[in-house]
Amino acid sequence: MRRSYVLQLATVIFVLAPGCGQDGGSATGGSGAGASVASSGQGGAGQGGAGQGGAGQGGANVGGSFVGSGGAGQGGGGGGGPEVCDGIDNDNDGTIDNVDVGKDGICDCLRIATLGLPGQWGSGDVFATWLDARSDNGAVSLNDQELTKELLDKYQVIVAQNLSEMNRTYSAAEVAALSEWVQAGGGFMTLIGYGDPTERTNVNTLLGAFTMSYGAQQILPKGGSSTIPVTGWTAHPVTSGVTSIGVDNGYPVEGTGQTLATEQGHVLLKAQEVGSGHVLVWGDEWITYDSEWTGHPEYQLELFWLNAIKWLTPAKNCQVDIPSPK
Ligand SMILES: [Ca+2]
Ligand SMILES: [Ca+2]
Ligand SMILES: [Ca+2]
Repeated sequence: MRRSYVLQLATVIFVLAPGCGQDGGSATGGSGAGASVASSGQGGAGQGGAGQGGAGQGGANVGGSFVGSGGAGQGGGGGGGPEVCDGIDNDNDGTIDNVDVGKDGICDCLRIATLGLPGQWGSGDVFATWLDARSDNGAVSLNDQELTKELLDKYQVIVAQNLSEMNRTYSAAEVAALSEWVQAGGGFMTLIGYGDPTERTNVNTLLGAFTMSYGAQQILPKGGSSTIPVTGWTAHPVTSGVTSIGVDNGYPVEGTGQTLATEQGHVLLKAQEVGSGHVLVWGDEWITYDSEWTGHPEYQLELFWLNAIKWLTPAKNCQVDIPSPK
């Protein structure tokens, strides 16, 4: 039979390959993925393993059967299994790791991190309890760690909080690493409003990579006990269903990008697509406080976060449906 001949040939090639084979080595990864699909198409064994098992062995020039059988031999092979958080599209629906068991709108596999420190003006922190309850990993606090490709590549979404407490400024190499990470598909969001205008130094250094910044004028201080509602919204995936969200003592968003929210002539939100990635700049930090979630039924704050995180998450990765507002 032709298949077994190919298998034998493959085995020979595989046996001969180690040590010399540049063919097998270089083309391996791609053929592993293809093989996984082919093998499931033939109804071959269960799930998962093909991408890993087959890929390791460099069967590029012998096509799918070698890689598929390699996977099956490990007890895996093929696709069509339930989606799990492993960087593979296990259920072959075109999206990697799209798991949301609680149907809460936050991908359970989401890899999100924060820079800087959470704000202190309100109570509670969206990146603590709320996010923790909706994803397996929660949010990782990177605070003032050096931004390198190695560090950034662990995450899909990064949100900059208060960067004014750092005892250093970001280097050109760090700005370049962030820029390249966004270009490659990362989602970067910034917040502001934690302190006096000098707090803009570090965040504006990072935003400079995208020709965006915060202006120096503090805007929209709250009059009484309530934040000022932002009511001018432009249709966009991030603003879908959002008509009002509060701010207090923010800074205007300037530079490149589509303006998505304004109030009293001030720009509060800009969005920009950069390469395969996304940048979202919000002119305040009160959206991170629980008090804004619990005390303002007129704000669509949870929906805003769900929209924002989904838009920031790379396409074809960890994209899950946002539930309808209750
Ligand atoms: Ca999938
Ligand atoms: Ca997966
Ligand atoms: Ca979830």
